[in-house]
Amino acid sequence: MTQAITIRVGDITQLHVDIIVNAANASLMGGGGVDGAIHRQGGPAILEACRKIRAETYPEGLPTGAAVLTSGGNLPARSVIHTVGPIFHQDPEPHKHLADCYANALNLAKETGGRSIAFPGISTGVYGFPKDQAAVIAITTIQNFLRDAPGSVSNVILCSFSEDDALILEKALAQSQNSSSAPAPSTT
Ligand code: AR6
Repeated sequence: MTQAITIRVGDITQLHVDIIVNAANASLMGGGGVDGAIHRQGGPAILEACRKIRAETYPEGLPTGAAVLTSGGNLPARSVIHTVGPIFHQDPEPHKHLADCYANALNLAKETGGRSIAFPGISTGVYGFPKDQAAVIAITTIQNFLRDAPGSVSNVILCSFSEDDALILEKALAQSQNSSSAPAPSTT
């Protein structure tokens, strides 16, 4: 199966993919940024599903790095995976927790038979994660997943809201491809 990481510029809520990922907060009750856009475009079905998840599974809120799935409501995407990124300057292990967001979302996509999944730059808005570091973590985690456990997932989109953010991702992707195709360092 051909697998690909694609970088796109635009509004993630407009993408016709199986799953879009939401950079939510622990409450799952919506907020600003991409979270607000997803709830606005997706309509009340998403909030209703989030309330149910809170009541039945996560009464204390969704832990950082965890991921849950709801319908996409009125969105073109069939489903939304909600994950909570680390707040960069408060989280004791922001790099690990950001990688957990990508890995847990991808595993959930696999479990639910998703083929195409689009991510925003989790934590790179109000949660303050440096965008260059976040790009490397996103790409490395996705590449590891596609190598080790892809299942149905064949198309992973990184959706940037701006051209500048897309350039950061493109640079990180190019560097990862260069390093993976570089000859192994000599040990002699
Ligand atoms: N499509 C694609 N990317 C977007 C969109 C969009 N429609 N809107 C924003 N972005 P943020 P966080 C980009 O702040 O840092 C919310 O209030 C944006 O440019 O949405 O994880 C939640 O409720 C940035 O690069 O998420 C939480 O409380 C990226 O999405 C908190 O913000 C993430 O920015 C989560 O903060």
